Amino acid sequence: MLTKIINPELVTKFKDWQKEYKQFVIIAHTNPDGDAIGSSLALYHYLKYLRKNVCVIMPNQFPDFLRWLPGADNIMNYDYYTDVANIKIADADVICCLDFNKLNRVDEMAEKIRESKAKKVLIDHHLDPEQFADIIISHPEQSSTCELLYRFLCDLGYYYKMNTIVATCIYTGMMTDTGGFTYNSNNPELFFIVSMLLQKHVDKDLVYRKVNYNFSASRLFLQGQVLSGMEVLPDYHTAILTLTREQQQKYHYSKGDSEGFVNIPLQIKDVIFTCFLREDTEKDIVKISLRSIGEFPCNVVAEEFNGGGHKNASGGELQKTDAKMASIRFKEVLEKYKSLLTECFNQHPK
Ligand SMILES: [Mn+2]
Repeated sequence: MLTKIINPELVTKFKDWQKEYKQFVIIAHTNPDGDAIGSSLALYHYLKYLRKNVCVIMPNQFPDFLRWLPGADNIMNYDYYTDVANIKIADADVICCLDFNKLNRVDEMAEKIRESKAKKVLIDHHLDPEQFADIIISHPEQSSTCELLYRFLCDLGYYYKMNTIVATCIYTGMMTDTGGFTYNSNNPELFFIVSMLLQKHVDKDLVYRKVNYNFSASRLFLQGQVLSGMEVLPDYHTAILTLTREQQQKYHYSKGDSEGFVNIPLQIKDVIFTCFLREDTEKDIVKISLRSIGEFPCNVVAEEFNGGGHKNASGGELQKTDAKMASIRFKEVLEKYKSLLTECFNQHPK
């Protein structure tokens, strides 16, 4: 049995909205990932089943490896269809906000959401939710928004009617947000939910292949290039990857092609902290992604680069520089964390 974690009053309130309202809009964060798209589409199919008018709007384009998800063709890209999307947002009865904690995570859409008279519900698993919604279902202890949404849909009495399509969308988000159940995934209830989704005939092996075996050849060449330039700093238990504009051009870089590169050096024995520096193609900045294993707080380092995030995953940026200079700057900052890195490594060696 699943523990009831969602406040029943909020479930009842949403049930009332279901009865009363017809026009629903679903949104998720900029640069939507598997959890954002999976949860949005699962909720989309649920509301369709309730015969609602539903529109899913994303702030910008979502990655190609999620295009196979049922309903993905109906997602509206706010970047392209700004005017239509603004009308949908203004006319909505209910706006469902998924997988983000603060309205600035939806960029230009934020003001329109704020201005809209629609009722708003937030369903999310990030810390410190902004209090902009009428219903806030925020559970940072949950592995993914999809897991939380599964629980919510069950609380709404939907499990019996849930079909393979909805179960597949939910499973995809749970899988991607836990790196294929390799982190944030020690809660036994997570696997109870997976089991319940498999009973709905999710083909989890297929989902894995659709998501992970879907790269272009150029992405793999790019990956080879980036890895061959890897710098490992054994005394700091750290590895650094860089990607220049020139390399991006040479390998026909398209958005998302370097997704996940930052995690690769964590495969090295004794490395617990990785940094990926990518020269941005649009702005004169170098994007910094940081990942760690165990107690080392990436987000504290990210703050030194105008950024932030979670303990084990965060990011920032450096203005007016190139990858080479950014790497030098990063190593200067790293010096301050040498003893902490050693301490964290000694406490929890891999
Ligand atoms: Mn998520």
